[in-house]
Amino acid sequence: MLSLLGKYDPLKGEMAQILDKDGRIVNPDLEPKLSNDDLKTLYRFMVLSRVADDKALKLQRQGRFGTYAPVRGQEAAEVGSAYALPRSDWMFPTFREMAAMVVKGMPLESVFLYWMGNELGNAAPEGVNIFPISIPVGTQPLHAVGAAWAAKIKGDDVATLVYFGDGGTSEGDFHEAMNFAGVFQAPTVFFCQNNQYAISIPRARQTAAKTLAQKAIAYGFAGVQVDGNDVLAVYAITKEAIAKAHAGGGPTFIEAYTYRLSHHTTSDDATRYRTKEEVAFWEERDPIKRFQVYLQGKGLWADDYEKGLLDEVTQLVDKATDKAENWPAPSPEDVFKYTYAEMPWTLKEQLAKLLETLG
Ligand SMILES: Cc1ncc(C[n+]2csc(CCOP(=O)(O)OP(=O)(O)O)c2C)c(N)n1
Repeated sequence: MLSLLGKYDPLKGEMAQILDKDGRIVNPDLEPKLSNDDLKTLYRFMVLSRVADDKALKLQRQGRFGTYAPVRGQEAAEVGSAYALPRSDWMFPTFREMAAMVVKGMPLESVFLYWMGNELGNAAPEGVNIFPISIPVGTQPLHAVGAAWAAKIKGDDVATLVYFGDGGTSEGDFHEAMNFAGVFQAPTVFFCQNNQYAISIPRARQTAAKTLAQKAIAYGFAGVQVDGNDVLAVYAITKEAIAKAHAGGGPTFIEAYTYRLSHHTTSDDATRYRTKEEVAFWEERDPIKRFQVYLQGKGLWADDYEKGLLDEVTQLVDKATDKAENWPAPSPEDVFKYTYAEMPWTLKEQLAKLLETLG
């Protein structure tokens, strides 16, 4: 087993890849054994993410979303990793994980609701094991390690997968989480989406280390770099890291080497700090195009299939928009309700005052 995790040396900048940028298989031995249905499902989730992302940007520009952090370019990293996570395991997302969350079972309307400014969008349905989106950068690895360690102590067969960006690795919390996970062999997969930027700060300003994956070495566990635009490689590596966690093998750090093709959020203008040439270089490495070519080679993709798929996911995205926009308005009491099991008297007083003021 564990062939992939030890195979690539992060200190040498080696990176796991199965599909190259043109969709050719460069590592047939590593190709995961996925059924045709699984392959098409992976593709569908990636296309759904792209369509939902485009819609979200338009909705924000029309004033129907508060803000939004686009996934564009990172679909393979998100879909491949989330697809490898068993239902009973827990996911800890940041603000950029719309695609991963949907794969895990979060309804798209909930993610949209969240970006429309309604915190109830963070409430995952029963059985969908997703923590609320973390806006503070780098805090959620601690939660993921804590949950994994708790599960281990209780003897529950549960692993956790935590997402964060290259910028997140500069936060103290990240290092504390990595250290704790190594010492206590917590069943956690650290999944870093190295999309090359933390807003306008390029990756080179986050660390002098050659790779982010090599940081795991100092904490005593495996770190591996994977081509984050290759959904098959991401899936294969994550699956192995999760299996290792379940087998008592402790944590793994995965650095998915990818690129944010869009702005950091709708409040950002990426053209101010990136060149057209750089973006064009990465457009050629688009994770969706690459996988489409692979599927076509297997006889699983054709123009009419694409058209049908686009129609289906566009309808789904439109329905999610409708549902989110017609969600019952939150009541002012909701602001007070969810921090304490028992509302303390100070909050009760404030709530009474608010209700009195609102009449
Ligand atoms: C603790 C903290 N500091 C600063 C911010 C402001 N902020 C929001 S996103 C971001 C950059 C995050 O970059 P990265 O971790 O690489 O993730 P990406 O946004 O590229 O997915 C910053 C500095 C924040 N939300 N939280």
